[in-house]
Amino acid sequence: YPDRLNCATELVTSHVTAGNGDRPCVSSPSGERLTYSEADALSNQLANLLVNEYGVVPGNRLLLRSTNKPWLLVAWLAGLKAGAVVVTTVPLLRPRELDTIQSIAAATVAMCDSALLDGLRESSLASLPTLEVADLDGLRSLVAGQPESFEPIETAADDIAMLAFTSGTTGVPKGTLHYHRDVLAIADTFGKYVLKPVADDVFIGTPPLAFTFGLGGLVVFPMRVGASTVLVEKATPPELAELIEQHGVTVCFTAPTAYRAMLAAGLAPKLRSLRRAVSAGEHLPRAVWEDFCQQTGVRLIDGIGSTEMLHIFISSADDDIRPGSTGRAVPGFQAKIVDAAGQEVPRGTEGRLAVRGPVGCRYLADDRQGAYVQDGWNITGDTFMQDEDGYFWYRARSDDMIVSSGYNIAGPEVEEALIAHPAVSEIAVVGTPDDERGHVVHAFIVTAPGTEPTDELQAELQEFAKEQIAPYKYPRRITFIDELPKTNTGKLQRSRLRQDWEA
Ligand code: 3SK
Repeated sequence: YPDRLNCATELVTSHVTAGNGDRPCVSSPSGERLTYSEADALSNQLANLLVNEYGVVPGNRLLLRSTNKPWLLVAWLAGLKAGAVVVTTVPLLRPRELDTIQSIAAATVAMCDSALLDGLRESSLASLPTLEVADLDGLRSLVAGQPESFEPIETAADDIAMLAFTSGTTGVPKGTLHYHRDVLAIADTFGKYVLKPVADDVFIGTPPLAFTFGLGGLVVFPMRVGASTVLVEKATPPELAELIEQHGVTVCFTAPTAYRAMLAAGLAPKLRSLRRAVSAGEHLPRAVWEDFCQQTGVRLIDGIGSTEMLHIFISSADDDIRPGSTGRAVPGFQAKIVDAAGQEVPRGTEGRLAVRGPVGCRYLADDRQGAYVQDGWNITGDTFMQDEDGYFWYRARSDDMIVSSGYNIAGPEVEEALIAHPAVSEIAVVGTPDDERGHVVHAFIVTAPGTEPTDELQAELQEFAKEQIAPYKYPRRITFIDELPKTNTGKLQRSRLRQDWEA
């Protein structure tokens, strides 16, 4: 990339300059829509407002707070054009969590959706100058009279563009810094070599833009190629399937549970327009991959990424997919499996995943940097095995490995076996303490609608597990629960199940 680079200019203005300004850029189910020219002009007006009326200067942090809506996308572009560091927050955050974020982010200006304003006012963000916006019309009124042209700040390629927060699955938030060039690098690696979108594609998905999985999948990848994106505030799996049909969506980004739920509800016929479907954020069970392929003809693209690495670094598409494997290192990245001392282990051996590439972890003022980046390699906290052909096979988050009577058991492998049982709607498997075995394999199960959680069902599930996987891995304990604990980006919080059980 050139030394001077503004990722927002590359994502929106470049298409206008290339004569494609009339092409659709973003829309919403409520009928809002913007072309690339309109998104460019509106973000210019907002950048002018932020600079001229709110005194935003390069490096200031602009905090954004909204569900996925077109105005949020425009605000994200405007902040970047103005040279601000954009901090997009997950809508579900409570005031106390916003306090923690603000103690790290030190935002100087906020933009907040009207529906989320009360929560913001109960947090330490209350003292910030805040622009309240409900929709595109509201944004247009705010910027009325501002010029439609704006000379973007000449940011350097490695100026900080965004601060993304991860609470991981353990709940202590960390702010990760990403440069302007990083934003383009995810599109020029996973986007270009695995996803391969085209300008006629229509994207949709469920992750919030505050989760970098959503930002990449619903903003950066479509806009890098001049495609369009449908931003949806919240969609249950049946609503998502309906929207895919209505909008002729060709590319979908969501979690494995949503793909599974759409199939279980018999909604595959509504997915006919799909050309690509990306699954990440959680391990994709092989049974779901096969079912999806059989019912829709689409080969799901599995991937693993992290907020620290901004997006996906291991994945495969099309004929390169080995069902059940996460895929190979995305072109531009290197990945290997290491032992606890950081030494590479032979192929076929389980160990910690280490990865490096054009993006990498930069925590803002956090001691955990030294644990994540070792010798220039990012240690992601996942246990994988790499086979002779270079494919990576997921085992577990490193802290989700269960050691029971001396056996190493990967919780997700047990989950994968049991999810194939029709009585299981959702499942999380962890190790809980046991006097005899140290830990035992413990499955927390949400049963399928209409299924009674009985002792007989428990015994049936244990037998079922023994038929699918080595019997020493079967769940000796099963607890039926109403709901699994999840982070506000939808990831399972296995650590909370362990803590609650031990408490
Ligand atoms: O795999 C994930 O959880 C992830 C996190 C951030 C960005 C992208 C992805 C896929």
